[in-house]
Amino acid sequence: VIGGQEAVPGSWPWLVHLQMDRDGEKRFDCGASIISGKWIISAAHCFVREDNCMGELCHKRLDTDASHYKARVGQHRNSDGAGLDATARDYPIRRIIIHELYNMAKSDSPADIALLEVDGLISFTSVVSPVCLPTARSDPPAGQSCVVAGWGETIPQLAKLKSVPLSGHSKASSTVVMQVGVDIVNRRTCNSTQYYNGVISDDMICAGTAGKDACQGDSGGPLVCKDAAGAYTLEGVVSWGEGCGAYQKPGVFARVGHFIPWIEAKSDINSGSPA
Ligand code: 4AZ
Repeated sequence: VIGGQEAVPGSWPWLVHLQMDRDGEKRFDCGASIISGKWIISAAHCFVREDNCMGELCHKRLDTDASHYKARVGQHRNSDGAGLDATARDYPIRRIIIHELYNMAKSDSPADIALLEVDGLISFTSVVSPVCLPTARSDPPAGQSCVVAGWGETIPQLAKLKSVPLSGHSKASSTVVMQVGVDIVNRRTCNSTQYYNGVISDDMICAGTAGKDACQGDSGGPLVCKDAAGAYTLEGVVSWGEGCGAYQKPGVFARVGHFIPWIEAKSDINSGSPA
């Protein structure tokens, strides 16, 4: 998170720290969000593994072997280094569902979204609880104030300048959960030549301004906005962006409202919204 502040511990109770076991090396590299006792939502690109690298060129593959991942809930400190918080608990993953339209060859791929089925049921506590899902196909209005939270990079210069989502390789991340208020950027503005020049598809949302953004290591984590009733709703999943906090290059998020029918079809969740 760029331009943010430390969160009050437990204030984003759906926030998950995803552990990936990469060739025996356990690392917490991505965020995710609890949407029910059984289901967690994250970014598809969090499950891309790069190996057999020759210089800059790596072989990419999706690793959806559930035994290579764990979901840590109720955690505030960065799990890498700090270990398990007293309020935290790890859950094994039973199944990973990557969206069929996700294309790992593209750093700005559509459908950068994944569902994780937890093995067992997540126990909810004062610091562990699910986030609301938006109404099917809804879009948060441009200009609405929202929040991104995560353990990602806090210094934009250290992040890759290219729009390459490199989950699994971010070394410099925050030692605690950080949060930043970001504004939703109008879709047309975000697709203008000065911004992303037409690459923002209907299943993406842009949010953030110069100096306020998600960054490497926040991937898969939540973009939440308060709905009319004052409840936080998961409107976005941290996906990609050109750099972090750069002028006219806001963060790009998978638009959760677009994926409600997919989420309902793949899980047993009924978001309660009229289909
Ligand atoms: C990444 O590398 C990444 N500024 C995530 C979010 C953003 C940029 C990069 C948004 O996963």
